[in-house]
Amino acid sequence: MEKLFLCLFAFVLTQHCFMASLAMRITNSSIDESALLALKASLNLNADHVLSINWSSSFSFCNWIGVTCGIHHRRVRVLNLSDMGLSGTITPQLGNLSFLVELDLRNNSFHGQLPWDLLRLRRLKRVNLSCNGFSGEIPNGIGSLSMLQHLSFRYNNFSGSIPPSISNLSVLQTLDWNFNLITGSIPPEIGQLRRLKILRIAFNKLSGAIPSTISNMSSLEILSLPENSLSGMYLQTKDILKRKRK
Ligand SMILES: *[C@@H]1O[C@H](CO)[C@@H](O)[C@H](O)[C@H]1NC(C)=O
Ligand SMILES: *[C@@H]1O[C@H](CO)[C@@H](O)[C@H](O)[C@H]1NC(C)=O
Ligand SMILES: *[C@@H]1O[C@H](CO)[C@@H](O)[C@H](O)[C@H]1NC(C)=O
Ligand SMILES: *[C@@H]1O[C@H](CO)[C@@H](O)[C@H](O)[C@H]1NC(C)=O
Ligand SMILES: *[C@@H]1O[C@H](CO)[C@@H](O)[C@H](O)[C@H]1NC(C)=O
Ligand SMILES: *[C@@H]1O[C@H](CO)[C@@H](O)[C@H](O)[C@H]1NC(C)=O
Ligand SMILES: *[C@@H]1O[C@H](CO)[C@@H](O)[C@H](O)[C@H]1NC(C)=O
Ligand SMILES: *[C@@H]1O[C@H](CO)[C@@H](O)[C@H](O)[C@H]1NC(C)=O
Ligand SMILES: CC(=O)N[C@H]1CO[C@H](CO)[C@@H](O)[C@@H]1O
Repeated sequence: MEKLFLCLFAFVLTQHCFMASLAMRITNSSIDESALLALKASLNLNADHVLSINWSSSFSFCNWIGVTCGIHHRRVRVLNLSDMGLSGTITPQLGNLSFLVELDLRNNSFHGQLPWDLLRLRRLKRVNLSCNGFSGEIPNGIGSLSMLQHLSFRYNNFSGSIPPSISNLSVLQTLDWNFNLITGSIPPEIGQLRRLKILRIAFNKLSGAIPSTISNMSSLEILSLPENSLSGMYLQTKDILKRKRK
């Protein structure tokens, strides 16, 4: 009798846990759906745009165009809205896509500042915002996105200086910030990016001396710095790269 009671108790408990975890999953994936719908609402979409039609609550958001969910959890893993002719701003709710690994918004007409809320996306590995009209300063908090491998935002209007916290991005391989309005000098901390292969910060408003720490970036294959007001060891840097290629 006691045994039966125990079994029953265990059964009820498991059921309870199952229901609780189910409820949690539903709650969390609805956070993702509302984040995507908030983004949709901020875009200036024509009624015949593919997103107007496809991003409909009648279907699971995991099947929406440009959205890929994880296999084991119904949370957004990839958001790829590249080449979709979108214009509008990025809504703060996007920072609620806590399982986001890849964000690709390249070649659209997004504008305005990126919300700080995006710094909550600690799983991000690949971000491409190239060819848009984004503006605003690069936040120092960027150093907290410590899983970033590729960060491209060429052809935008980002301003401010390169935050020293960039040195925290220890697995970064690509940093492509060509054609923006970035000012200040290149922080010596950049030399700590030992995995960085591509560093493009040409066509900005950088000044000061190129830090000698660049010679410590042992993985560097491409270094693009022209059209700034930099001084110093550019020729030497070229030599370093040449030596590495041999
Ligand atoms: C939305 O787009 C996806 C990907 O192209 C497609 O598989 C799906 O059928 C579309 N859904 C609707 C309702 O059009
Ligand atoms: C996004 O889609 C474009 C076009 O299909 C593709 O070239 C690009 O690699 C995709 N980006 C990511 C991060 O998968
Ligand atoms: C950019 O997106 C537009 C659609 O909005 C497309 O026609 C064009 O080919 C894209 N450009 C590139 C370089 O992919
Ligand atoms: C999503 O993010 C926004 C802004 O960061 C926040 O105000 C909101 O409470 C979050 N949660 C949900 C469920 O949308
Ligand atoms: C980001 O997008 C630009 C513009 O389409 C492209 O040239 C670049 O290779 C992309 N970067 C990465 C790391 O995918
Ligand atoms: C940057 O801003 C200038 C001046 O407002 C504008 O002419 C230019 O088109 C913008 N560039 C991008 C890539 O949005
Ligand atoms: C560096 O990354 C760690 C996590 O790896 C984080 O806790 C810390 O706040 C980051 N520091 C800066 C300056 O961003
Ligand atoms: C390169 O790194 C080594 C080891 O961390 C350090 O001792 C040296 O000062 C660095 N060189 C430059 C130019 O930063
Ligand atoms: C990762 C994540 O967002 N987890 C949340 C899922 O929802 C539950 C209940 O609302 C939260 O407690 C978790 O933090």
